[in-house]
Amino acid sequence: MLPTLDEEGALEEIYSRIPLEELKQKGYSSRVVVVDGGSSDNTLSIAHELGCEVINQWGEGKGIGMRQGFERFLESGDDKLVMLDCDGTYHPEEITKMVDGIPNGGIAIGDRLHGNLEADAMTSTNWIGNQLLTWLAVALHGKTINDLCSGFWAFSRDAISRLQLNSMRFEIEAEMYTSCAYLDIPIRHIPISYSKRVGEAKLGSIKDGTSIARKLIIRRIFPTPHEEK
Ligand SMILES: Nc1nc2c(ncn2[C@@H]2O[C@H](COP(=O)(O)OP(=O)(O)OP(=O)(O)O)[C@@H](O)[C@H]2O)c(=O)[nH]1
Ligand SMILES: [Mg+2]
Repeated sequence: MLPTLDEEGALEEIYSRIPLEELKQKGYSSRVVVVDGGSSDNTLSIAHELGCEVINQWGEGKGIGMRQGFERFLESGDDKLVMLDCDGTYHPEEITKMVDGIPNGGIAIGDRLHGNLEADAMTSTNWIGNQLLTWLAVALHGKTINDLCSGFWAFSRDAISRLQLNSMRFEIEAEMYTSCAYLDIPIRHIPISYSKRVGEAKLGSIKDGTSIARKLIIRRIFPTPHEEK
């Protein structure tokens, strides 16, 4: 599952690097689903040309899009789902390693900080913000996580069916973590590579960092959303 908002510069290359053949050899039949948040560039036509399934999400925000992608996944009979940001920062070649790392009934989370974080890949503001938010997450919720804001996750079906989420934007990863902590969903950290983004960031470091912190605090008080999913 590739969440997109104006990612025409990255989508084609990402698609071409997805190890479909390697996954096939491991016995998986895979499909690529683009969840689009209303791109106004050529993202959608590229997705259709490549033969991806496209979900045109209603509403704005990565969180809303991912939750719709999860709903669609649960309606399908699929066993596993891999989500990676579609901005050229994550390495699709590592999908196989992520799938192999999914714990039973749990989730594998790509860990950029103990992996190969390229020198120019993350701004110092985002690095500090991620460290602070990861520390806050563990301080409030107790479950170990190495890289809270990672955009590369691999899920078992069971984990997706249990997650309880209502995030709209970039606080979705933090809420997936708190849901794992509350429901005792197993997490495994997989070291991954992280490169500089292609195209423009949609995340505002201060605004979105604040809403991630707010989400972590709210979920300490109210562990589940009022309205599920
Ligand atoms: N479906 C969907 N995807 C979105 C939306 N907003 C952003 N995205 C995608 O979510 C992914 C993460 O967005 P980024 O802007 O890279 O945010 P980030 O990775 O947290 O921040 P950077 O480190 O600055 O790149 C990218 O693939 C975006 O295209 C949205 O409203 N809907
Ligand atoms: Mg990004």
